[in-house]
Amino acid sequence: MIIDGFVHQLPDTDPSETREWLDSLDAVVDAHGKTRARFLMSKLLERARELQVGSPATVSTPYVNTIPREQEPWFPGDEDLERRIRAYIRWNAAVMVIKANKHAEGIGGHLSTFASSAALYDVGFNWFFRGKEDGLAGDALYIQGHAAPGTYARAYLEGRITEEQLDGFRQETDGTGLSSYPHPRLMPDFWEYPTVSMGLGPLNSIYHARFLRYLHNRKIDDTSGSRVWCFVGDGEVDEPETLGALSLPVREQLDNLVWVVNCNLQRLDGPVRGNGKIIQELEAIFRGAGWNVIKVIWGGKWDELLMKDRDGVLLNKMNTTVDGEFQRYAVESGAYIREHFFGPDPRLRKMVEHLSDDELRTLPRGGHDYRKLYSAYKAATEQTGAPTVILAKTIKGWTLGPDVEGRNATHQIKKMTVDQLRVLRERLYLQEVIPEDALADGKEPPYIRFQEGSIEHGYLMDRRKALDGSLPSRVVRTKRAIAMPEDKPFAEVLAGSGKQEVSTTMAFTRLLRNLCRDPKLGHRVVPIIPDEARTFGMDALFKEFKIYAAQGQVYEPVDAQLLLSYTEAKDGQILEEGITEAGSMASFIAAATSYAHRGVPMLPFFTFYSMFGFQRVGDFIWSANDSRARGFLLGATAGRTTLLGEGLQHQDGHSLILASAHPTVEAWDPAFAYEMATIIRHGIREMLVDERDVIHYLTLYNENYVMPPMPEGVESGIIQGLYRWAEAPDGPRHRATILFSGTAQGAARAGQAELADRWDVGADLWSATSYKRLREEALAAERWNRLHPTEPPRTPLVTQLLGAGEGGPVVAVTDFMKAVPDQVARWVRQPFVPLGTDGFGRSDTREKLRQFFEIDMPHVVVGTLWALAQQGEVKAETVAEAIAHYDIDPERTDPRQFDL
Ligand SMILES: Cc1ncc(C[n+]2csc(CCOP(=O)(O)OP(=O)(O)O)c2C)c(N)n1
Ligand SMILES: [Mg+2]
Repeated sequence: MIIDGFVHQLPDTDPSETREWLDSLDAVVDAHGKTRARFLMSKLLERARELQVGSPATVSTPYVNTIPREQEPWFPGDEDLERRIRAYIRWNAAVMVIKANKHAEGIGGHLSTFASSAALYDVGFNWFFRGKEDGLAGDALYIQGHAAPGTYARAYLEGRITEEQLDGFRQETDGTGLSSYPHPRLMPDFWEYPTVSMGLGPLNSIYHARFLRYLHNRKIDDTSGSRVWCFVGDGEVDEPETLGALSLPVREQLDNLVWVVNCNLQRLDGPVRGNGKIIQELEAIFRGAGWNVIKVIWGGKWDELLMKDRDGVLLNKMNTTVDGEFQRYAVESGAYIREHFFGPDPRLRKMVEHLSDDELRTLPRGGHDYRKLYSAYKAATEQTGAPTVILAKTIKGWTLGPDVEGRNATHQIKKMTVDQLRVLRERLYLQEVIPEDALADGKEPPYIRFQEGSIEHGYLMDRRKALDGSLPSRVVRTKRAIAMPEDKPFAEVLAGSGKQEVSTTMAFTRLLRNLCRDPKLGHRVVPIIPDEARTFGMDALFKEFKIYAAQGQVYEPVDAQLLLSYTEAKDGQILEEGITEAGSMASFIAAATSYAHRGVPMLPFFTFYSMFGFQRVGDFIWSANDSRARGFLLGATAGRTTLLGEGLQHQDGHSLILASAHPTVEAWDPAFAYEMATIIRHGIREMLVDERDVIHYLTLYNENYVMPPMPEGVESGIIQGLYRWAEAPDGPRHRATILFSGTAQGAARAGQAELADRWDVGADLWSATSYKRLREEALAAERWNRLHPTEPPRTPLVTQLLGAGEGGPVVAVTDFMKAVPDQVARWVRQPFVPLGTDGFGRSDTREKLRQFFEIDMPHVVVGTLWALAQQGEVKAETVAEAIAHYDIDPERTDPRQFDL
C-alpha cells in the first residue's frame, strides 16, 4: 500500500526481530481473528503513547466513548433535580413553538433540534459556562441558531423573560417579541453572537478564541479566564466554513476553545450520513487536524453490555452499523432492535436477554446521558495545548414522542396535538405539574415555572450564581475606553500630496500607520489583511507594528537585514491572516465587537482585495451587522478599470451595490486622500464617541495622481455624500453638472476642460462620496412626505444640492456599475445620465478599459452633450459630431453583452 510506503525507507536495524513481531501478529489473526488483532494493536499504541514513543497518531478509534467508565469523574450535582429542571425547560421550549404556530400560522420555529441537545446545553449552563458578573467578561457561547427556544425557555425559568415574551416568539415587529434566532441587532441585551447562517458561528468561534489570545498577549485585556464554546449541528459541518479553519486553533494551541457537535445523525431533509458514520468521519477530520476529540456515543447502560463483550461482537456491531440503521433503531420497537441489532449473532442476543423490549428501546445515547456529558465537558476544560471537540450522539426530537423522534420530517415539525403533548408530559414526568384539564382541547398548553423559594428554583439560580450570572447576556460595560485620536495622524493626509502622485491606497496606508502611532488610540487599532499587504504597500508596517504570531518568531526571516523585514511577534499588532477572507472577517467581527464582549473597544481596519469582500464573504459582513460590529472595511484595488490587467475575476465594479443592501454599512467611494481621511475620522467619531454600531466601507484605488489639499469648508459635504468640488468656468453658453466618484475624477476633470474648450459648455464638478447615503436621506424625506400629505413637503438633500435645473443636466461618472449613481436618479429633476462599468471586467490598460466601458473623457463629453440635447439646449447633430470627433463607433458592442 502506498500509504505505508514510507516504512521501506526507514532503516531496519534488526530484521529478525521485525520478523518475530510480524509473525506474532499473523498468528493472532489466524488463531483469534481480526477483532483480537485490532485490540492488541490498540493496546500497543496506547503503551507507545505512554512511553512517549512518538508513533503517529491514529485518526480514528472504535465506535465507543473516548472516556471509559472508570475514568469518569465524580458528579458533584444533584442529577434528579437537574433532570427535573431540564424537563421544565424542554416543556416550555416546545410549548412556545407550538403556541406561536397556533396564533400565527406559518410563523415557524423548531422543536426537534433543542429536544436533541437539551442536555448538551444544560450540563454547560449548570456546571461550565461562566457569566459576566465577576467583571472578567466570562465565556462566549455560540448556540445553534434554531435551538433558540431552549435558551428562551431557560431564561424564562430564571425570570429573565416573561410569559408574554415567550408568546411573542417570532412576532417581533411590535418590539416585545423574541427573535427567531440569536440576533444581537434585534435583542441587544440578550444575544451576543448570531449563528443561524450555518458555518459562520463555528468559524467565528475559532477566530474569537484566537482574538482573546491576541488581546491577552498584547496585554490589552486579561482573557485567561474565558473560554469560547460553540455548538454545531452535524449537518452544519458540511458547510465549508465550518471545518475550513480547523488547523488554526491547533497551530495556536487554543485550549480556550471547545466545540460540541450535536450528532443527532439528521439534518433538515434526512440522515447526515445514512450510509456512513458522521461521528467517525468527524473524529478522523478533527484528530487529523490535531484537536482533542471526545466521543460521547453511548449512555451508561451500554457500559454493562460492553463489559460483557468478551469476543468483541458488540463492538463489531457498533463499528459496522451505519447511521441510517441507527436512525432506524431510534424509531423502532425494542423487539425490532433485539431482532436486528442484537439478533443476528447468538452471543449478542444472549447479552441482552435479561433486558425487556422497553429497556432495549430506551438504552440511551451518550448525548442524553448527563454524567457522560459532564465527564466530557470536564475533560475539555482540563485540556491544555489544543482545542477540544465533543462529538455527542443524540436523537433528533428526543422525548417528543414516536411521531417526532428520529423521523425524517422531524426538523420541520412545529405543531403537536393534545395527544402528543400528553405523551411529552409523561416522558418528562410532569403529570402532577400539568393537570389533565390544562391540556383539554381548545385550552392553551401552559408554561410551567418553579416558585421562587422552591428547591428547584434555588438550585437553578444558585448554579448560575456560582458561575457568575446568567447567559446569554449582552452587556456593554466599557472597562477601558479609548479616546478620539489627535489631529496629527490626519493632518499629513489632509494636506495633500504636493507634487507627488499617490493613490488613495497609499494615503490610507500612511493614515493607518499614523493611527497606529497615535498615543491615545494607536494600541487599539487592529490592522487585518489576508495575504495582500504587499499589494497595498502595507508591508511597510510589518517591522514597526509586527505581525501577531502566537509563538513569536522562531526563525530568522530571509529579509532580516532589510529595514522593513517580515517581523512576527507574540505581541504583534497586525493580523496577517493568510489567504482567508472569511477568517479575516471572523477576526474583524471579534475585534469590532470587543467593545461589547470584553468591554474593551478596538478599532479594526480590514483591508482586502475589493472583489473578494462583499462578493465573497457577504454573509459574514451581514452577520457582522447583526453582531453590532464597529469597524472599517477597506475595499482596495477597487474599480473595474482602475485595477488594470487583472480582468474578469478581479475588477470590482459592483461591491458598492452589494454594500447598498446592508442596512448598517456606510458605503463610501472617495476620490481624494483628504476625503478618505475625513470619512475615517468621521467614522471613528461615530464608533467611539457616538457609540453607533456601524461599519464603514471605503473603496481604495491604486491609481496615482496628485492629491489636492482639503479645500475649506467641505467636511460636511464629504460626509453628507455630495459636495461641489469645482465651479463651472465662466464664459461658455451652456451649463451642465458632472458628478464623479473615486478615480472617475480624472475623466470628469478632463471632460470639464474639454467641454469648455471645444463645446461651449461650462460644467460644475461635484464629488459624490456616497450615493448610498444620499439615497437613504432621500428615501427618508420621501417617506415623511408620504405619511404627512397635508404638510409642506420636504426636499431630499440631493435634489436641493443639484437645484431645480440651473446647473443643467447631470452626468454621473463612476468606475462602478451605473446602478451606483442610479440610486439617486429619481430625485434629480434634470436629465440624468449615468456612465459606469456594467458587465464583466477584462484585462487591459486603464486607458483602453475606460474607453471600452465608455467612462473616459470623450464619453463624458458625449454624455453631457446628449443630456443637453434632451433639453433642446444643443442639436442632436452636435452630439453626432462629437461622437465622430472622438472616433467612437456607435455600432460597437455594448460592453454588457456576453451572450454572443
Ligand atoms: C447557510 C444555511 N443554509 C441553510 C440553512 C437552513 N437550515 C436550518 S437548520 C438546517 C438543518 C440543520 O441540520 P443540523 O446542522 O444537523 O442541525 P440539527 O437541527 O440536526 O441539530 C438547515 C439546512 C441555514 N440556516 N443556513
Ligand atoms: Mg443534525
